[in-house]
Amino acid sequence: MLIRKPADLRYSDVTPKSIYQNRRRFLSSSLGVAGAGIVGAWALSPNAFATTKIAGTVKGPFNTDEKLTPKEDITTYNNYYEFGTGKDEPARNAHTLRTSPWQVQVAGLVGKAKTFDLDAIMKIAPLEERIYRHRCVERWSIVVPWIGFPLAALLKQVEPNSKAKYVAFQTLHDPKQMPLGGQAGIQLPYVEGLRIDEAMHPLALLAVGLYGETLPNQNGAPIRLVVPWKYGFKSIKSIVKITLTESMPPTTWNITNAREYGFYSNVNPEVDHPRWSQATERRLGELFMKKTVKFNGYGEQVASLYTGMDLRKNY
Ligand SMILES: Nc1nc2c(c(=O)[nH]1)N[C@H]1C(S)=C(S)[C@@H](COP(=O)(O)O)O[C@H]1N2
Ligand SMILES: [Mo]
Repeated sequence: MLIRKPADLRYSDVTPKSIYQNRRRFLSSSLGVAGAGIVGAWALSPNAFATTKIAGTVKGPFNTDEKLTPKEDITTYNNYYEFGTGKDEPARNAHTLRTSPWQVQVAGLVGKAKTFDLDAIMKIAPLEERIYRHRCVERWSIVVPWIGFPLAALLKQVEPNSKAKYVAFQTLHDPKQMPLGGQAGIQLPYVEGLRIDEAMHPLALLAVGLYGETLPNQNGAPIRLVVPWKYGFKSIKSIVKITLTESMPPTTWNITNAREYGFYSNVNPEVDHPRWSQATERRLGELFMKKTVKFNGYGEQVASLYTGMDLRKNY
């Protein structure tokens, strides 16, 4: 597959943010498509930097000391099919997503169903910075300094009952805000799920920011899941609904192609995708492929969740 390397010289690196934003606005309005073609894809990203600082985060556990992927790469090379299937499209198109006001409804097999607005979400637990690897099923990977809190902290507030075996997640779906969604080739809203013990695992994160600021829309603002030991498609963006269920919930890529994408989808170099090997991956910005590690390197933390399961199978 094609990996695009963003241009080396960046206006944002050498220019104060406010000037950069005004200049970008000027460029995109006065030069239009032709101008944007000259200056690079960033000029077409009206929302890529419309974020605000998050102060007072604490250092979280499980941080990798691997080199961070540059912010510009993390925010311009995306999968967010509701805003287009090209890697550069979400950064150009996701400005139409309205992230405020925002509510996350948490319901199902719980003692205390609850709807959280964003202010309430930000207060569920202390916000932590967590530097995680992210490995897409398409074989690219990144290292991201997320800001967020354990999914378990939110789940505990709603008190799942003893029948709750799975957690289902749903992305916002509004064709007005996501006009390209109809061409994505997947059924919307985007849905995902975890087994409840996976959801309660301390590695499972609800992210509200990256690189010290709120999430850019293209990365799943205002709140998205991060499950670093699974292929990236499990990390569902812009969540509006979380439901505790008794049976395994449907998941978007499994609905789309059950032969190629299972429910568990743990990163596993020994189980090839039907159309490509999963033994190696390309870290964005690096030239050479590197070996993929089982559970994306988080086996010490999560392997015990799967004892007795045949991991050679594409669950
Ligand atoms: N709603 C929604 N969530 C989504 C996707 C999507 O298309 N729609 N793509 C998934 C895939 S395949 C990956 S690899 C990650 C990409 O996250 P990033 O763009 O922040 O790197 O988001 C996941 N979450
Ligand atoms: Mo992905």
